[in-house]
Amino acid sequence: MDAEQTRAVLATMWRIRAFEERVGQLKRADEVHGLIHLSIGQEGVAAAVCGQLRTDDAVYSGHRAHGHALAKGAPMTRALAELMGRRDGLCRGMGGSMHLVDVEHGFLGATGVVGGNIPLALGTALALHAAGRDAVAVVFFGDGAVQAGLFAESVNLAALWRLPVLLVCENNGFAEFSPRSAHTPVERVRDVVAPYGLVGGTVDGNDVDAVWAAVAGLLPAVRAGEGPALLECLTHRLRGHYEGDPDRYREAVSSAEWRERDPIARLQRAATGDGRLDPDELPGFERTARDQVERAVLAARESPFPDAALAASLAYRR
Ligand SMILES: Cc1ncc(C[n+]2csc(CCOP(=O)(O)OP(=O)(O)O)c2C)c(N)n1
Ligand SMILES: [Mg+2]
Repeated sequence: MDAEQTRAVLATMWRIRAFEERVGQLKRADEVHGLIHLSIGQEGVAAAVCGQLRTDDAVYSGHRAHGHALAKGAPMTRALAELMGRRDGLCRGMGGSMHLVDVEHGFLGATGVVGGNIPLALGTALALHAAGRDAVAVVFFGDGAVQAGLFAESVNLAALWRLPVLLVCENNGFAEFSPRSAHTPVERVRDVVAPYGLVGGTVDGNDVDAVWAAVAGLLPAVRAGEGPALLECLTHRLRGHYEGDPDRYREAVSSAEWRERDPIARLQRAATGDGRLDPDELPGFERTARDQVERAVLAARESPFPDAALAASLAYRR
């Protein structure tokens, strides 16, 4: 990444970090509703991937979706208003954390159905391909989704039809409370897809320069219609599976070790070390992001709750 790209990616990561830390507080204060999964520790993947996409590229996410939505351009106030169940939310306050959608910015949606986003991304990729467009579909999913049957079906069809889809696996080593070893003997997702001949591979997902370089290497071919790619990003979620998870099934990361792994701290160290960024500019990224979050909180609180009649009008009727 050059200096400008680094600034943009760092700003995105800080926006996600500040947003999600505040969302955690708001959840504990009962201002944010529903099950909340934070991606703190994994922000580098969302920022480095979405930072190279166009608005007309489609992004799908799963249950841990805030970072992907923000990185793809969803306005923070509307994302927060959605989590707070307010009328100005991305889905009029009726979707919540696991159902964020922002069509205008190419964020075609989050889903709570683990792996369910992969065939949806395939459908979009097929539509883009049929229309002769050079936009791509990108789908973020976890290592747990790889064990869903539809992952295999999707990889097979994507490879067979050479669809313009970038599969991004955020491999954090856990599916809910189960370590990888409890649900599959195959350690690396790239080995699961090896027979299909997808391009791509495994990178350290907390090394944002590495994620950026890998995506930059893969995206042109996917865009040119040369077929799908899979990028496996090894990462770590710092928070529990969901907000409120007592998180007793794994070793706690010491704060010293966390500073080593933290994708934000790592990028800041790398970029000041090689002269891309001046150390003096670093505090501004965090300050700007936290100010933006506070403005979003105030704006979302001003937004009314949706009219109950709206829910009734949208309900499925035979
Ligand atoms: C089809 C389906 N099966 C099970 C669940 C319950 N569930 C929610 S999150 C999760 C684990 C997902 O793990 P992973 O894909 O690795 O994502 P991560 O939480 O690590 O980001 C499971 C099994 C679900 N939501 N949907
Ligand atoms: Mg996982």
